[in-house]
Amino acid sequence: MKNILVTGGAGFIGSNFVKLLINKDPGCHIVVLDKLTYAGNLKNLEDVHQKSNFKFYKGNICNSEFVHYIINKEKIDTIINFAAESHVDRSILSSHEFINTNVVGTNVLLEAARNFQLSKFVQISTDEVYGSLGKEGQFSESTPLSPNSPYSSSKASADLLVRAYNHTYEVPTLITRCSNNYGPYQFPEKLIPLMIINALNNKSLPIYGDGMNIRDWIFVEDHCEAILEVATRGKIGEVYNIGANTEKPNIEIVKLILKELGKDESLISYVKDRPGHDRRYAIDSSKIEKELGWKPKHNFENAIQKTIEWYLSNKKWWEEIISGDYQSYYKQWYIER
Ligand code: NAD
Ligand code: TDX
Repeated sequence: MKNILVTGGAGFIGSNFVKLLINKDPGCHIVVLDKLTYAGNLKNLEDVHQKSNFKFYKGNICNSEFVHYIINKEKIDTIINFAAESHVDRSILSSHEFINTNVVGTNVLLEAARNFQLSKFVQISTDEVYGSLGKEGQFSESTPLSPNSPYSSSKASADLLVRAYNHTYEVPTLITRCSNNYGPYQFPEKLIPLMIINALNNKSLPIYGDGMNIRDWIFVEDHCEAILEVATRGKIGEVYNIGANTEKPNIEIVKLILKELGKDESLISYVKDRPGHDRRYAIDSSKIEKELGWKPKHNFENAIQKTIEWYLSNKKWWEEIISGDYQSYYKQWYIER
């Protein structure tokens, strides 16, 4: 792994990953390809922009000519694909871009990996491809794919394409499936940043349904370290689940955020549920722990505090976001729905 194409590197997890990689492996050459959709932000990469081993291209992973041009020019040997439409609620409003980027775009990258005989292709997937759990159990790598939202079905489709390219063309692929991330630079449409920002602005905190849906949380830096382990030492053709054994009902997280910010629980507002809302996710990450020796380093209590502090000290970053197109999305999803 020397010349690495990180697609979606201006988003939340991708930008955290680029920063980790540049610190851990200063000898590698990192090339980011990102369309800069509403979720992509060059400010997320400010710390690395001036580094000589970093290069940014604005573009679409669906554009095969451009992808081929970059691979040739930058002598790419590895693709790590973070690029995606990533928000479940937006996929419910309209699925078109989810199919384009998440399915067609992944296919374009796989074709490029095949044609250029790249040495590795890492697909960043999600635990949502497994569907929803009842009260008991956890997702393992052999849990059947059973996605429920347009978002998760587009990600599952991509995973199946990755599997097929490995099986049919022997493209050296790896897939990671991680649980819910939180941390710096997360776009404020997702639960944790949305609740922090609304609380800071004394706006109501919209909880879907009864607030008892459960997600399994991991700090983004732990996820990024796991991806690096998989990319460097994972067994080709394999899938690795990633998680930190931190199941929490949504309401508990929202109450914790209010407490940390010294705000009143009267800000909580129960709103119309997300259609098809998955009840519970929980991920078994024993395979990556046993095979690659990875373990999360952060516990939820400390890392959520670190996250809240980041949003408190980076007001300018999120104020610019929420003053733009975000307003019309917010109105469409939370007020007019
Ligand atoms: P994000 O929405 O913050 O970032 C996505 C990035 O991809 C953005 O920079 C965007 O501009 C870029 N992008 C979108 N379409 C593109 C296209 N056609 N061509 C090039 N770039 C494009 O998402 P995230 O939360 O950082 O998620 C990154 C990846 O991790 C996604 O594949 C997501 O499915 C997966 N994932 C996310 C989570 C989570 O909790 N956020 C958990 C597990 C897996
Ligand atoms: O306003 C809200 N109110 C609310 O109750 C929002 C935005 C969310 N929720 C609930 C829905 C979920 O049960 O909070 C939980 C988390 O919601 P999201 O932050 O939208 O995440 P989720 O739907 O679980 O998906 C996330 O994790 C897996 C990421 O967005 C995906 O990209 C990733 O694959």
